[in-house]
Amino acid sequence: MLMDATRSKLKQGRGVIEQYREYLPVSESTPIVSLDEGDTPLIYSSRLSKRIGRGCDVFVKNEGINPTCSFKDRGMTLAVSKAMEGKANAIICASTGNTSASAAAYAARAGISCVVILPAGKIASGKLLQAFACGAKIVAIDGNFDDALRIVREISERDDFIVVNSINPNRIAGQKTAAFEIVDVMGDAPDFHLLPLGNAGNITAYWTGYRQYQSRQRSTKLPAMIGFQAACAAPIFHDRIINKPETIASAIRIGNPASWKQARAAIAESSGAVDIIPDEEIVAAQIWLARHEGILVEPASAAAIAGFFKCCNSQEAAYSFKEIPEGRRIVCTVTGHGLKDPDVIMQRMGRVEPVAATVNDVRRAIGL
Ligand code: AN7
Repeated sequence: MLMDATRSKLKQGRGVIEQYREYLPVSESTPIVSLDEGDTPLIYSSRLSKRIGRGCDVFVKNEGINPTCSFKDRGMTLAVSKAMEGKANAIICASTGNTSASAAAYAARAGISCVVILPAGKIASGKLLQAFACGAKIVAIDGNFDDALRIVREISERDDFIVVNSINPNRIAGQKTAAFEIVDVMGDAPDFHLLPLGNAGNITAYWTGYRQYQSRQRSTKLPAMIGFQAACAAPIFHDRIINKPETIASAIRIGNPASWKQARAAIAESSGAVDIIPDEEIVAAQIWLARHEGILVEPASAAAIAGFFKCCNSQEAAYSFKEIPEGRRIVCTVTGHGLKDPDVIMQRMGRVEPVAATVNDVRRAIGL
C-alpha cells in the first residue's frame, strides 16, 4: 500500500495527495491509497465565452475525468488513506450515488470493506453498477439521502466504521485540490466559480482551497462562489429543510445538506450567490454541452452550465452577468460523467431502427 518505488519514479499522474502533500494532513508514514485521481481537464469554451461576451473567458473543469468519473475521488483518496493510517477495517457512507461509487473503489484498492446506504430506486444505474462491481455491501432504504446520512451517523457511533461522507474533514481537505489545480493552470484564481450544490461539501472545499492558496501567495484574488440547486431540491436557496426533495438530477436530490452553514459562509464571504434551476433547464444544458462542446456530463453537473446561462440571460437570476466588467474569467465545474446516468438521455433518444446492409439503404437513412 505504501508508495511503490517504481510508480514514484514514473513521475506521472501521481494523484492529489502526492501532488499537494504540503497542503494536506498526511505524513511520511501515511499509507497512500490512490487511483491517480485529479489533474482533470480545464477546457476553454469559446461558445460559452461568446454567450457572456465582453471579452470574458469561460472554462469547464471536467471532474468526470477522474478514476470513478466524479470529483468525489479527490476526497476519497485522503479519507481512505487516513482510515488506513488509523488501522480501520471498514468504511461506510450514505450516498446519492457518486460517493458510494468512489468509496467502493478506494476501499477495494485498500483491501478493506465498504458499506453504502442508498435511497432505493433513486441511484443512477452506472453508479450502482460501480458500487456493486467494486464489492461494496449495498443497503437500499425506503427513504431519501438525508435519512441515509442520519442512519450512517448513528451506526458509526455504535459500530466500527469510518464515515467517508463529507462530514469527514478529510473528504473536504482532499477536494480542495481542485481549486489548487485551477489556480496552477490559470496562473491566478478565476473571478467567478460556478458549481452544483447538493450536500454542499464541494463548495466548502473549493472555498477552503482558494483561500488557502491566496494566503500562501499562490493567487492574488478570490472568486465569487455561485452555487446552483435543482428547483425542487433547494434547501439553501429557500433557507429551510426540504422534506421531500425531487429532481431528475438524482445526485443533488438532497433536502438537508450537511455543509449548509459552510456553504452559506462561502457564498457570503465571496460575495457570491445561490440560485435554482428547473429540471427542464438542467437537461437542456446537459444536451447543449454534449452537442456543442462534446462534453457529456451527468444532470447534476449540467446545473452549473444551466446556471451560467441563467446568469447571462435572466432578469430573475440571483447573480447577473449583464454588467460584468470586461475580461473576467469564469470557471464552471462539471462534477460527474454523463455515462453514469444513461437513462435520462436514453429516454429522450428513442430506438435506432436497423436498415438493410446496403449502401443505398444507409444513404437513405443518412438523408442523402
Ligand atoms: C455529480 O454522492 O452527495 O454539494 O452522495 O454526485 O459536494 O454534495 C453527490 C453530490 C454535485 C453535489 N454533482 O456536491 C453523493 C453526493 C454530482 C454529485 C454533487 C454531487 P456536494
